[in-house]
Amino acid sequence: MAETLTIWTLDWVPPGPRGFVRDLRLRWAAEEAGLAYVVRTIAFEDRETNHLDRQPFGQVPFLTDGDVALFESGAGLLHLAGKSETLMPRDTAGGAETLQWTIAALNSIEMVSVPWWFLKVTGQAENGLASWMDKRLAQLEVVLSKRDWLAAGRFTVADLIMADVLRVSDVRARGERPATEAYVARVTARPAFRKAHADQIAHFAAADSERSKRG
Ligand SMILES: N[C@@H](CCC(=O)N[C@@H](CS)C(=O)NCC(=O)O)C(=O)O
Repeated sequence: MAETLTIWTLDWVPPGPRGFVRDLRLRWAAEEAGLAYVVRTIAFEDRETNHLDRQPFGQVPFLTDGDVALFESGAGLLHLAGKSETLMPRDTAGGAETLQWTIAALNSIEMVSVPWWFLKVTGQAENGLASWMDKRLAQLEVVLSKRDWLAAGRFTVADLIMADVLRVSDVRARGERPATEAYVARVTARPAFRKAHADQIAHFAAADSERSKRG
């Protein structure tokens, strides 16, 4: 019998990050691909040290799939994309373009958006990363004003990760970028995103009930 695909996340988080914890990326990809999976957890309380053997930075998510164990949400997405043409076209050009935009989401957009956002929420509204952030978002707006999907003329894992990076409220609120806004709305309207999002919210809500029973 095939080993179960398992997505690992935290057993609980405070309300703020709910709907944005990155296990959602893997849930969403598995839903898009029609892959069966289970979600298992590690404890929030000592998260920085309780799973360093499986995620050396003490973060989530990580993924197990039979003998394969992977951390980094991007690596997990590419692993799932290897199982599904829905996520990654099988032709050489389409696959290469999808890989390129997946890396661009992580290494050209999220690379600046996360530190920018962190400085913002820690009190520096106009921080030193603002102009870099604005430049990248403006460049992406040009791309998205010319096409509906990033790669291969259709939805791929590149859109999943790019939309997940861009849907952060503070990023969406940064400037007028109508093509990007329409793109985020279009990609996150997909039933697989809706289900993954609702499941994550329900997962942490159930954890609230458990915690309140424990007192
Ligand atoms: N580059 C990592 C980032 C993972 C990450 O930031 N995880 C957050 C949750 S979304 C986390 O575990 N935060 C808890 C912490 O850093 O202590 C990935 O994409 O997997």
